Amino acid sequence: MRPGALPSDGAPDATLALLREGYRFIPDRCMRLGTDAFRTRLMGRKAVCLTGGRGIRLLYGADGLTRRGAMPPTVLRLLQDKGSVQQLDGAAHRHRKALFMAVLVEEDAAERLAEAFGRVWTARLCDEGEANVLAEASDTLAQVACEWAGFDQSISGDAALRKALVEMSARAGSVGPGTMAALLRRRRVERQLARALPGLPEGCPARRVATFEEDGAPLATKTAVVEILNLLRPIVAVGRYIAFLARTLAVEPEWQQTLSCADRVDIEQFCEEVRRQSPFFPMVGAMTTRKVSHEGLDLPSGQWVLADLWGTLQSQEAFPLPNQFHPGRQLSWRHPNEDFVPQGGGDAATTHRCPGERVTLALMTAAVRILCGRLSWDLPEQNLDVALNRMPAAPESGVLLSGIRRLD
Ligand code: HEM
Ligand code: MYR
Repeated sequence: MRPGALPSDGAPDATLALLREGYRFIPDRCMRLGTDAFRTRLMGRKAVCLTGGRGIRLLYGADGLTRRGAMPPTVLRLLQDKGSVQQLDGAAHRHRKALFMAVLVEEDAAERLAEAFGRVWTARLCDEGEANVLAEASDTLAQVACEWAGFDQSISGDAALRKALVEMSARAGSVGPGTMAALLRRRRVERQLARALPGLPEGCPARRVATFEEDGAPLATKTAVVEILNLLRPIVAVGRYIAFLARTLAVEPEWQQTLSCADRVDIEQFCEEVRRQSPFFPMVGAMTTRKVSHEGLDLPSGQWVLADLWGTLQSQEAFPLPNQFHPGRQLSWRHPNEDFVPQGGGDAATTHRCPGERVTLALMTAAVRILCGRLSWDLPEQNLDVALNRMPAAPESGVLLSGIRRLD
């Protein structure tokens, strides 16, 4: 079926609807039209939107697609950026991706980051006695990520730089003056990191990136900085999942007791269900680079396609009673699966699936251990609603804790 034969959402241009509806944009239209694929027009361009396995298999399995030209320019600049691994295809992508897999998956990054985060965040929460989980987990992660990558106090201790790292993902899904300010702050951070590259210690992750060779030469400084930011920024973004898990502990407090004596496997099951339910990365885009036939779809060259991540995570068929928080679903980043796609699908080494899931789970597990075993806390009056029209979403209050005390 050619795109023209797909059901259409009927809108002359649906950009405003996307901004208004956020995470619900693709799944609600699919539900209304009784389909897993429809055509629409966004930012003046024709787009095919898909929810569920067919779309995930297309973006994380089919040949003839690229991520280049598939994201609005501000989203691209604030997140992966030009020249990044996400913009590469084929052999060049695999070569660069091997660097991320080595630094993030094969080595002890997850353990080191989780240990440092657990230590620094516990001390900070105890010192302050009260906290906004989203703000303070993110700021702590920014400090810990910079130190892990190999930067000294002049970078990790710079509060404005840490704030800029938080804003890169926080501002990526909106348009307006806040987004422009975040872009300017990002440029400043790029210059700071470029100046710090020559002084990096041997063997640290940032230096591994800076000395990584392609075609016999190290990456250009600009590209190295882009990829170092692709390590730092998303580690900081894990603060949002930590806010979501704190929200679950707040609205279903029985989990605090259950998890206080749970093992790693049970804590991970809890965290995986938090990742399934949390609205985070809404959808992923790609462009076809030639004609692509995929499971009944005949896409012309140059077709923009968007695959729904969040709606796919809420599918009734794949996840019975999807609105219920139920950690017994046996979900795991360790087993690639076309339905459980909070950070993309397919095989991380060979597709664009996120290489940061091991690190994400380790940091979330450290946060559970702190909030359920090491500290006791109270919940002041607050609004824990999650608005689905803001991308990325978060609990409205950020999750406020008060009366924080050490238990041991
Ligand atoms: C790719 C989400 C954490 C580094 C992706 C993709 C998604 C995603 C959906 C796929 C993009 C695509 O298919 O084009 C997330 C979310 C995170 C997170 C929601 C939670 C905070 C991390 C962490 C790291 C990381 C902790 C590294 C420290 C990357 C990189 C890519 C990527 C480098 C590009 C991979 C490629 O193109 O091959 N992420 N991620 N992410 N992520 Fe993550
Ligand atoms: C990261 O890479 O920093 C982690 C995840 C950040 C998620 C931010 C989501 C922003 C919304 C993107 C809209 C995409 C439209 C094609």
